[in-house]
Amino acid sequence: MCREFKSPPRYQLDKKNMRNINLKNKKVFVAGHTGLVGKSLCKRLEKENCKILTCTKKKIDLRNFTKTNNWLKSKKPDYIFICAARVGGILENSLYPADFIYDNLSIATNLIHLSYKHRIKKVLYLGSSCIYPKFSKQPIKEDSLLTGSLEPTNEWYAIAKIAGLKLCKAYSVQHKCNFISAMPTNLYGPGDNFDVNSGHVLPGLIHKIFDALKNKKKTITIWGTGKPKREFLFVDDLADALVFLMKKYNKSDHINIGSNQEVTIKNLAKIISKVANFKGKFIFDKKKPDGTPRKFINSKKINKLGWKSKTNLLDGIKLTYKWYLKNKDK
Ligand code: GFB
Repeated sequence: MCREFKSPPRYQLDKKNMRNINLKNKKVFVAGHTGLVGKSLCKRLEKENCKILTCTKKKIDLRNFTKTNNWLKSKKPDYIFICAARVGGILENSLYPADFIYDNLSIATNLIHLSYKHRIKKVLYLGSSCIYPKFSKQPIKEDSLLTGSLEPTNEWYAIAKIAGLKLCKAYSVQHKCNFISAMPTNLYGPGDNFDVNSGHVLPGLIHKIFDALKNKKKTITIWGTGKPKREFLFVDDLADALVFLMKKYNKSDHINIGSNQEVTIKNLAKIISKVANFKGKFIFDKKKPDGTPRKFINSKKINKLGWKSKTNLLDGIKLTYKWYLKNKDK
């Protein structure tokens, strides 16, 4: 039997919403407001005079479709930033692949589908530079996506993040939703996870160096060879970029957010040592993985739109170290 093709019902995107957005007095939901990015974003959004909506994980687990649906139905936000995610450093990603893929997929599918269902005016989904192939041509352009194999230590997280950005694209194509996605490079800053085993390299090294100073140890251990390079973006710069994109960027193609500040892991350890006044030596634990050798992203697209990161790496590390000294016991 031949079925007649019917085009799906169209999400009528209000043309006004495609112009630059003014967030003043609008209801803006920051999903993941307790995380590194969410905290900084809430602070940045205060300047926009909008009504910031948040919900704790205890109250609404965003992996739960029904609870998330009911919450969105009652709160009716105008705009959503999806910063909620299970995140972690290289070791945590390798140890908990099921948690990383399941949690991140559930959060993305629930929030993106429900944003469509509840006619959210615009959604910004936050991904990661680990979506790109392990051996991408550097600096990595947005169109490198799905051109090669992923880095095995974070492929579960990467697959979930790729699915998230593709969900945004699919709902934009089929339903004309204004759902955009941004891919930041490695982040750091006050409020990061400083736990050595579950966190990323920069807070991990701050913790180790502080610990060595406190216990008068003469060495710290750096995982891997110290040769991989990473580009680091200060979290307050990212928050500023997210608000910029929410207000100005209306394309369904994902966009990179980088700092153009790349450093080897060994040199990163040297910078942190200088900031903390640690004069000891580094031991390289080569049994630990290096991960991807380099992931320097091409940020020309966002730079051309008029946004650039402001905080240089040394200043950002000084601010982060200061925050750590003040808050480490909390
Ligand atoms: O930041 P990181 O954990 O994650 O590690 P990725 C970066 C590099 O630093 C790796 C080395 O080569 C690590 O082996 N490293 C050295 C250390 N010492 C340490 C240490 O004490 N702690 C940590 N954590 N690393 C993550 C992904 O990859 O990047 C995530 O796993 C996410 O999914 C994030 O995408 C942005 O940069 O390798």
